Amino acid sequence: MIFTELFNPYHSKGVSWSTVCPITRIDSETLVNPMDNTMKKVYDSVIARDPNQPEFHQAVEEVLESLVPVIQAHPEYLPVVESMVEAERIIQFKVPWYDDSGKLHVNRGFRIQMNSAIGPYKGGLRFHPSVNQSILKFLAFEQVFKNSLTGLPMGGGKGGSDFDPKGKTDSEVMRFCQSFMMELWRHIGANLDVPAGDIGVGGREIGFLFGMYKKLANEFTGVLTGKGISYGGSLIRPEATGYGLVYFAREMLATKGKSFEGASVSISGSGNVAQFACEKVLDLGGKPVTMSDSSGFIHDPKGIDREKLSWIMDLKNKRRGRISEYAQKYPGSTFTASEPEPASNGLWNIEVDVALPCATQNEINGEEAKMLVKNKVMAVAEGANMPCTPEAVEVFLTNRVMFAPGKASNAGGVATSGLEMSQNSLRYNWTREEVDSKLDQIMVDIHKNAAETAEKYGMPDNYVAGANIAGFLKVAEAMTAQGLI
Ligand code: NDP
Ligand code: 2IT
Repeated sequence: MIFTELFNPYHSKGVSWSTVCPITRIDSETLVNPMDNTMKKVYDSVIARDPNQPEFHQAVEEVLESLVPVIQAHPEYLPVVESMVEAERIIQFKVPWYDDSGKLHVNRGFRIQMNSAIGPYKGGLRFHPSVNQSILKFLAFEQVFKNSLTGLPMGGGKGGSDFDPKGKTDSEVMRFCQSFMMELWRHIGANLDVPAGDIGVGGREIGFLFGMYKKLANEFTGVLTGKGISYGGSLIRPEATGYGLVYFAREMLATKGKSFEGASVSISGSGNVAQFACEKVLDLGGKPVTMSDSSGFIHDPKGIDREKLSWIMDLKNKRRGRISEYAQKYPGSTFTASEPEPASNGLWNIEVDVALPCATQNEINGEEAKMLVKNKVMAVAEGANMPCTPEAVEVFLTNRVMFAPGKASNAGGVATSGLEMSQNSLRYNWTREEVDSKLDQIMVDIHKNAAETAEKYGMPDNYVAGANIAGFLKVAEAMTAQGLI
């Protein structure tokens, strides 16, 4: 079977792709699911409207490629696709704040309210100097499909600021968060739009944001998730993205009779997602050997055990230090700076069974993906949003590496945010065990849904297509029922 037949929804019925889809360009050298003319028009209009948004284009392109067979089977859904690529509302505002020396700084704040067909807008806030509309629109777009896959009633949104929390004091971060919320509060609400954390926004920031919202709105509601346990947060929410990622990867490995037991695992990032992915890998008998931050990565061939992980958590969450300190603390481990870093010297050239990119977008390129393949990686599961470039994804698919796209494999975070919203509405708290078992079940269900949908559309084992199509169908049905307004 040629690779492109994997994308043929009718392959199992013995009908060749060229018969089903004669107008589609097929590149038999690659596994890129090609767009047909209809989807190409949608894609071209997205580029024409916002030519300077490469991250958004990248996220849209992948989804449109996946949806080709769906629109061929259901042409009535084409207007849905045309509508979904446009945000329902984009809010941009000024965030002035004073540092500890009394100097004024002016940042930009954003909230992208992408799609509310199946529930209130839901998605994180990112504070990072790179934040702009393109990055937030890609994240908000991904979030629509991800939230749909969770099975919970949540639409998609994302927001944030180009503010850099690194090197700022607690009081500076507090003043920034208060100024940010001074504008954002009028656009959000427990039944309207419920933000949460993402890069640079953790428990500390959510606390400051919630305090200011409560003051301005004069009400105590579940308007943010990721809150502290003492004021309406859910147990397991901090752990949820990392744990959920490993639950998903466990399911994926099990389809091939594999498991984490004894598996070596490379993890990138050392923030929220990376830390709890590392913890769950240890729970399942695996051996994490790397972690990173924006300054470089550490490699510990003996493995990052629980004691070392707890040291990393203290370093990152309390002392807010750099991962390079790990190599000084633990002899036998090495630190490699990220600049200048030839890929062959990089994190993804380390031989492992499973790779879990958990830092940021586009951190594994095609060349690095080839290194992982050369080193016989079994599975790659995205903890971050879009950490693998399209070229990297293609390398994994063509080489039969099990690959989990972020919108499926990192959905545990937002799913548990959904559980936090439910608990807030109920004015009730579930136990750790209750939330963890609901999270586990949601990840099992997402895996099953993505795998079965991929199979149904003739692309077995292609979780990218399965997740995109399954996430799309629920939203498409809801948008159509509501009159596409
Ligand atoms: P954190 O801020 O807690 O950690 C981010 C980690 O990634 C840090 O180690 C950071 O290093 C590193 N990093 C960030 N930007 C870059 C960069 N440009 N280059 C190299 N390293 C970088 O964020 P999270 O762990 O919450 O988020 C990580 C990823 O997971 C993101 O893609 C996010 O969108 C995604 N995600 C998060 C969810 C959540 O619930 N938090 C849910 C689902 C997905 P440094 O400290 O040096 O900047
Ligand atoms: O990308 C994501 O899914 C998140 N940052 C979590 C969003 C949320 O609302 O919990």
